[in-house]
Amino acid sequence: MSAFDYDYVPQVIIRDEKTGVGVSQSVTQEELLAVEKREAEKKAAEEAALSAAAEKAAAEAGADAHAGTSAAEGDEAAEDSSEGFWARLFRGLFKSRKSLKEKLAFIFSGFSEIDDEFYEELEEVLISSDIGVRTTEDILDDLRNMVKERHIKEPADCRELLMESMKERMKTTESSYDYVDRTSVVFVVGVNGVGKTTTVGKLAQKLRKRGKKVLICAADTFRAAAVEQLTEWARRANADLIKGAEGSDPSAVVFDAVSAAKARKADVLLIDTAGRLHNKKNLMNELSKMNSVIDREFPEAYRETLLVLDATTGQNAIIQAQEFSEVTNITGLVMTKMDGTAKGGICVAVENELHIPVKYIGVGEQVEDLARFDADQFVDALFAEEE
Ligand SMILES: Nc1nc2c(ncn2[C@@H]2O[C@H](COP(=O)(O)OP(=O)(O)O)[C@@H](O)[C@H]2O)c(=O)[nH]1
Ligand SMILES: [Mg+2]
Repeated sequence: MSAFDYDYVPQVIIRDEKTGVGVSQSVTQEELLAVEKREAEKKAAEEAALSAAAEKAAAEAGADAHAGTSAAEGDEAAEDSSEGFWARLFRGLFKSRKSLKEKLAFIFSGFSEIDDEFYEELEEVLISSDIGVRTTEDILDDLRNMVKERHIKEPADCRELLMESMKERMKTTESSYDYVDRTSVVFVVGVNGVGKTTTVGKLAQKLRKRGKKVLICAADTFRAAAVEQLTEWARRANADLIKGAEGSDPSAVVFDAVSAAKARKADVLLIDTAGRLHNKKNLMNELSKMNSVIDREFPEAYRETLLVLDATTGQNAIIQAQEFSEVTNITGLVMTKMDGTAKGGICVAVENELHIPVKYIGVGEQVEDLARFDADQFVDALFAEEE
């Protein structure tokens, strides 16, 4: 289907502050063509690089080098479990992995039996890896029970048990991504700079790839740059964008977006919000107001509220999550900037303490740098032995 079919012409609705009239304006075909050309060139270059790599690998393996046939298939599969993604996560977690691993190795080899001192050392190591005091206590309680029940005698055997306990704390349920296949409204919240707008952009493209009709709402009317940033993401995802004038009431923009989503039968409405208003109370009030608008105007929509947290802020993420939980029903967490942190343990802490599942993690600024969270892969990456 061409981008110029009615459904996919990007629309921008500009609300006139005085008259309150929303004027819809489509992005020009030239603009769209330019973006598409850029994307096509980028894709071609990536594919060429992929087939070159495949050819090289095939040649090295001594195989007949008629390569380049399978490379183009990478795109769809690349989505949630690409090797590149986990490689980047791996690199990001390298520091925490290394320090956690080294410290654990020291404990596991330094102790000949599982005694109080062993548990104390372990406690210190976990806390220093940003797993947090409370979660560390929970994990150690778990470990003590497992050691007793399974009659474990060797400290080294505790490594597997530790991993098991962490994985258990981070399981997403089967319904975690239900919003994708329903008529839904995804509200994206979080403080300034954590990666909300980027996450909305990445999600929009993921959903479009699955054939969903996406509508994006720029409810961060506080900064003009935020709308520009989102417009670029919307273009890339061929999604419509609803925005208001700078400084206008975010709830009014949400109202417009909900009307547009219903009228255009959008599958998913993604709402990007501001991370800072004049003060915190103001921000929280604004969020409640926007929530009420959606509740009232679109009660039939499936609701998802994602709180975006910057993994590099450590324990501060927990405080942010507590504050947002007080005003809105957070249904999932997005941990961003996992590529730049030595504090991978924060994912375990935040989920364990708030009982809200981590649903996505981000490892970079590109669209492919967001993936559904996988507890098994994550904990394995955290504990992985170096090759
Ligand atoms: N390295 C890295 N940078 C990210 C990630 N997610 C977002 N960013 C960057 O963080 C900065 C703030 O992101 P933005 O989406 O504008 O944050 P917002 O204020 O919450 O909307 C931008 O420079 C993004 O490119 C991530 O997963 N990894
Ligand atoms: Mg933003």
